[in-house]
Amino acid sequence: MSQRPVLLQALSLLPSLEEQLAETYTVHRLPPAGPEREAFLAARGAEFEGLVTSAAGGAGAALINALPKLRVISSFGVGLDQLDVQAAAQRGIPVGYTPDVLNDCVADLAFALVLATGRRIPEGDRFVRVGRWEQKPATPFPLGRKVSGAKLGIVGLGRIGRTVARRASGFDMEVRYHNRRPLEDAPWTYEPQLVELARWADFLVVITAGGAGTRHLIDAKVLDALGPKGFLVNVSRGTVVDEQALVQALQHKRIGGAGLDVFEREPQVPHELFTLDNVVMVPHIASATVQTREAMAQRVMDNLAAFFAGQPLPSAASVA
Ligand code: NAP
Ligand code: 8YV
Repeated sequence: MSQRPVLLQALSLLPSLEEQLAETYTVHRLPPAGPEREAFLAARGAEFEGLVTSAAGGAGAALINALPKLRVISSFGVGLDQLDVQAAAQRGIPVGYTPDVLNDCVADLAFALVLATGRRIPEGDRFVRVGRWEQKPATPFPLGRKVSGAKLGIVGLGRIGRTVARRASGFDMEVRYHNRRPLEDAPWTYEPQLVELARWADFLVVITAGGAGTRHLIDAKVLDALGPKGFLVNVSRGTVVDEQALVQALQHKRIGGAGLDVFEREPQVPHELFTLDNVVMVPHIASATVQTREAMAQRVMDNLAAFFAGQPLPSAASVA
């Protein structure tokens, strides 16, 4: 009987994925960062042919290079900002990831945040729960911003961005987008200047890649261009938005509101946001449905299975 490939699992994963991995491979868990991990890697790093990680956990060059027999990496998630694809490529190690299967859920959550901020849904829920409505207050619940027919700016018209744009047609929204370069096959108007897209938009949805290339793309200038009637939705990475500039813009009502799935230092969130009614926050849940997480898990397994069968990975990341 041939030996089962030996994998290193970098962090906790979906329980059903951990079960599937254990059925097919010999899996060891990487100890948490610190002296125990260093000792483990020094003693056993040469045992592993495969590394399983996630978009959040990633894998830096130090970890990749502490695994001299590593032949494949399979990541749960599409973001590559925490994964050193270049370091892997230098050693000829393919990196599997999970694009496309999460487009729907991330786009759905972007729209949920558009509606939640524009129509003040969590604020309205609080108003009812604490009994304010029953008290018949002199000042009625404030009016929201109409979403149907509004102008939607998309920053990052990639796989998920296009899915967001398609959702917008159901709301009769006009869509424009900003990427580093225009797309030939996209029916939506390209805006080369991000600030101009923000000035034009009623809702600005951010769904670029993360990493150094997009750090603080959304800065005070972009927020001021969006203005007191504009809403920011970020489902990309917290690093894409200058969080301190956003806090100030929300505190001083220099933008209409924000819907945030991601933050610069997750799970830490600036506490100044907790008391503001013009922000809606969720804990990085854009892909977090049973159906999508199972599809992502399946892609993690498919990438590994293809590699160990000598086939190309169904979803292999390329160096940016
Ligand atoms: P994708 O297809 O690679 O799209 C990324 C888009 O970002 C491309 O259109 C790219 O266009 C644009 N972009 C990159 N750098 C840019 C820059 N400096 N300025 C403007 N646009 C830039 O990726 P995807 O599958 O749609 O995923 C996008 C990101 O969403 C992921 O990388 C991940 O970080 C995030 N995500 C978050 C969640 C969540 O749970 N919140 C879930 C899944 C994904 P150009 O190359 O033409 O500039
Ligand atoms: C992941 C994500 O669920 O795919 C990504 O890039 O951000 C989410 O879908 C999350 O990061 C788990 O690692």
